[in-house]
Amino acid sequence: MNLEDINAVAKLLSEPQKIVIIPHKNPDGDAIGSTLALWHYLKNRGQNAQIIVPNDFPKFLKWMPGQDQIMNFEKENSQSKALINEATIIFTLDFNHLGRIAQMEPVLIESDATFVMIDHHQAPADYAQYMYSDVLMSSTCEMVYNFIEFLGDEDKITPEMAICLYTGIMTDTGSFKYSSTTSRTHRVVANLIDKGAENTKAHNLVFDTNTPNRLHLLGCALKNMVILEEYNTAYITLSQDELDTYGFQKGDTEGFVNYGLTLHGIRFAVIFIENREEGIIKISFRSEGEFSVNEFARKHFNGGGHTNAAGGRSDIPLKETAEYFVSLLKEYKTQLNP
Ligand SMILES: [Mn+2]
Repeated sequence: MNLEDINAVAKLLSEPQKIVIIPHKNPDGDAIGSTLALWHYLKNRGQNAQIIVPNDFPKFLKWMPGQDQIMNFEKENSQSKALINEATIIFTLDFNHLGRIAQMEPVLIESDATFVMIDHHQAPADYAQYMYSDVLMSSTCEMVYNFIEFLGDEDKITPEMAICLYTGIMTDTGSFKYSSTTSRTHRVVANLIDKGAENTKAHNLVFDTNTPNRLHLLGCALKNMVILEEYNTAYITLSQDELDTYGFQKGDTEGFVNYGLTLHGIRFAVIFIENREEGIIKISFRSEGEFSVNEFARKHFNGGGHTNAAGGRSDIPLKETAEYFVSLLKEYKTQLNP
């Protein structure tokens, strides 16, 4: 964020505002962690602020301080709309084009509020007056830490804010192992622990909350895994019937895609998950090294994200989607065999 924008935002925040903070649809740890930390910060400054999520978030995040104050646009629709209409500032966190908030998009387009974007995805749209967009950042949580520091308030980070930011950095970096994790990320994390983030607690509450059903579903996913050695690729399919068999709950398939990359030599891992209700196949892509799943998802599966982690979708049935995917790999053979 340039100095001019920081000063402009600082000036706005020096006056009382009506603030709405919005993460992307299907919010993850970084989305919830960053919005909650910013919310605590703004509330502590005496601002009127409300987080509105486009839809519900997974149970393994429902312990974070302040999460019970989050409003759900799907469930509390008229109240959410009223708050957005009255808002003078809208912060959008961990996404960069309004399509990522689905049914909230038309309400935001109507708004006269000043938009502030804080995000680390590629190719930002230009809906925000103030943009803090940096694809080199590990997470939006690291950026919210920086944002608070830019405003000269690093010393105002409370233990509640610290554990929210810690959790988002932890989840978005795969527990500090992805290539976006820098020495600066570790310094931020160290500061957050000093400010009261209970790091072991965050790991336990996020990662050690499996249900027997989820582990059995993981077993099913791993059994379904197809390994294409020729392309250093592994993919998983999960049908709606399989999800039903194991009593699928939102968030249960989180992280399944990463198992492919734990195979020696595999550089590209994908999971295809059937969603009968929406009539689509949801896809997650992960890669190691240079191969850009962001470009792959954009080009072939209506998606996008980061170089090493992206999402997409398909409107054809599960089996056909997987076959189509395999047929695309020939084109990428040299890239996948460096
Ligand atoms: Mn993120």
